[in-house]
Amino acid sequence: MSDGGRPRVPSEERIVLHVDMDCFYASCERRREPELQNKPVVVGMGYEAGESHGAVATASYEAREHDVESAQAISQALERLPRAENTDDSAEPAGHYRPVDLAYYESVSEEVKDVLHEVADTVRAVSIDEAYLDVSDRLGWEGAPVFARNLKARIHEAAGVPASIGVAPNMSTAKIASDYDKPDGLVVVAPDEVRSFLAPLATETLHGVGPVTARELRSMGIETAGELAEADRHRLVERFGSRGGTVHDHARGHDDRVVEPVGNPKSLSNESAFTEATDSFDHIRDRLVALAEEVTTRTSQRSVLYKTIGIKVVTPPFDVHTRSRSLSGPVDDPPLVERIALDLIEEFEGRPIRKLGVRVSNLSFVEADQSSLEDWERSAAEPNDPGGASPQPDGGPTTENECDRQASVFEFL
Ligand code: TTP
Ligand code: MG
Repeated sequence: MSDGGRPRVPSEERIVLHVDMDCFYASCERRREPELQNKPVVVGMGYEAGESHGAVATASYEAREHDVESAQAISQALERLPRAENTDDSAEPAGHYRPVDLAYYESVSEEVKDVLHEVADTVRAVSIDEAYLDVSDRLGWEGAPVFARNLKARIHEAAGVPASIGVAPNMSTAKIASDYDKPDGLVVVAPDEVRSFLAPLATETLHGVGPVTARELRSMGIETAGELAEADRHRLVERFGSRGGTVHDHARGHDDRVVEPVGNPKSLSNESAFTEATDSFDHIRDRLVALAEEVTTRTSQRSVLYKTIGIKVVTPPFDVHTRSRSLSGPVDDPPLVERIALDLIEEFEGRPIRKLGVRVSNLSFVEADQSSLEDWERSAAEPNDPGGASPQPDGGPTTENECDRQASVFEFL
């Protein structure tokens, strides 16, 4: 099949992952308020603490057990699940209501996307908490379950929030699979299982079938994806136009959409958490050097140059500090990354640290024709520009130090 003449990879040869974070906004609130773990949490849009206006953006799975759900009025949610602060009786179920803090959720989302870009070259983020990955070039079907399990663990370790993952030979089935066993789900649908996996599901589960189409399908005697798959294609096209053909394809497990990456990452990074917060500076420096090495291995493999080198330091309970230094020209210079990272960590000596990260940003994805600071200095000081500006990693006039407390400086296109 083709799209505008572009060749498609046959779907049975593709391995597509759909990653969808569990009750995302509520999980973000739990990350910074760990005492909310396992408790009913409701995040409200247009909601203010102690008030009852606004609507539910999301509810944790514990709150969903009390029929609190997205888009419901907060006033209605409060009837089903009273505010925890107002109930003295701890035996009564009660909800912890929090207002939406989008900037914070976006910063967590960026941390998740960092991990996705670490493990796959083809990543398409489709919302704040959802992305498709194509990993066909990295593994075969036999390796897919372990890969997905490791990815879930890695997301949890690096970003502190839980994800559900679906793996399938195409996007529409992968999305259904990620939703199939939420929360903390992992469902792998191998190519020869797609038809039997989809068959018992309600038609509304399929991409492209909304409540109205589902109702019409029901009036035609079609309730499940299996029945839709068996239905006469001409009849569907007659009734729904070209969409009828598309949903017929999806029901049969055919979806030739390709996971198109939205752009190159804005940064490359690696992070690692200590089992327990530590103030052993030797330990911290060793970990930082290992992280720098891992990041520069990737930049060298992908021929990426960077202008900014940074670290991220998380101190208890979950305070994120970022420090970075910008050079005046792009380089790929592993020893320099290590040196700057070690320099930037100095100010944290003596403080307990629970998590560390190294990041390079301001990336250029051109074939590198200079790969070290020395080469850059040579090229910058050409004969017609003998005093040409050169990067000043140690703090010269062209060096910019950024001290930014927000993790949201780590952005992707
Ligand atoms: P979803 O992925 O649809 O929901 P979710 O992550 O909260 O829960 P699930 O475990 O079922 O995936 O949406 C992601 C975030 O988008 C959600 O946390 C809050 C926000 N959102 C709204 O603000 N309003 C809405 O109506 C919905 C559905 C989501
Ligand atoms: Mg979600």
